[in-house]
Amino acid sequence: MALKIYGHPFSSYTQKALTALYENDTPFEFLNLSPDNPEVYAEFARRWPIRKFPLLVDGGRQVMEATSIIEYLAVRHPGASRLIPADAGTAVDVRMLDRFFDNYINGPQQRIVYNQLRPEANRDPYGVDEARTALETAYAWLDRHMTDHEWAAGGSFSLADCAAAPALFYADWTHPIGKQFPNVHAYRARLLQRPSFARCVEGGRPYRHLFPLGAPDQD
Ligand SMILES: N[C@@H](CCC(=O)N[C@@H](CS)C(=O)NCC(=O)O)C(=O)O
Repeated sequence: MALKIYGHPFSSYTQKALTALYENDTPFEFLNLSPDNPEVYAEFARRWPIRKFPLLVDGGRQVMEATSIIEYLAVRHPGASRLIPADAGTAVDVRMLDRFFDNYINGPQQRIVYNQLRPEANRDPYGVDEARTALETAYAWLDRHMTDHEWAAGGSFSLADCAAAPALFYADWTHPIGKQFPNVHAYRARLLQRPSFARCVEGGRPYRHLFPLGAPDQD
């Protein structure tokens, strides 16, 4: 039975999981949570009332959270690209960087985007300022970290890079990465050239009109 992924092609966390699937050419069925498919959304919401995607279904097993999906794929559907390093100590670094990209890049960038989707009267400029400051701090840390890294951790493309790719892709749209962070720019460019993530960018391209801050004319 084929693996099923519920998600949306424009969603950063869906792209994180898709990058892992594409890395290993893992076959799967994509269930698009677009408003055109209300029955797909209803089944997704029944399966996972928290309603955050992606969600993986493998026969009788379901896995929530993009990181856990990638961990599950590494255990149950491994491929040539080892996204979780075999060495336990190196895997700690990979998981630590995965947390960095989710919590300190994608977290604040999502706060800014979701704020923009609110009715104007309910927006939170103070929260947006905090998120922008948090992104500046995270960019500065990452720029130093990437001075001697090609990939985020462990020496090869990993779970952490699956997290980094969509996080930095959208973060630069939401709160542009300054020229003072050349290592972050170079890393983002490497991620965009990685075939697995480039495929995600193409998959999301038809939906750019959905970006509430206005998708910039780049990438
Ligand atoms: N912690 C979750 C976050 C997933 C997430 O935020 N997904 C967004 C799309 S990128 C979502 O489900 N948004 C729909 C909503 O919040 O209603 C994960 O790592 O998978």
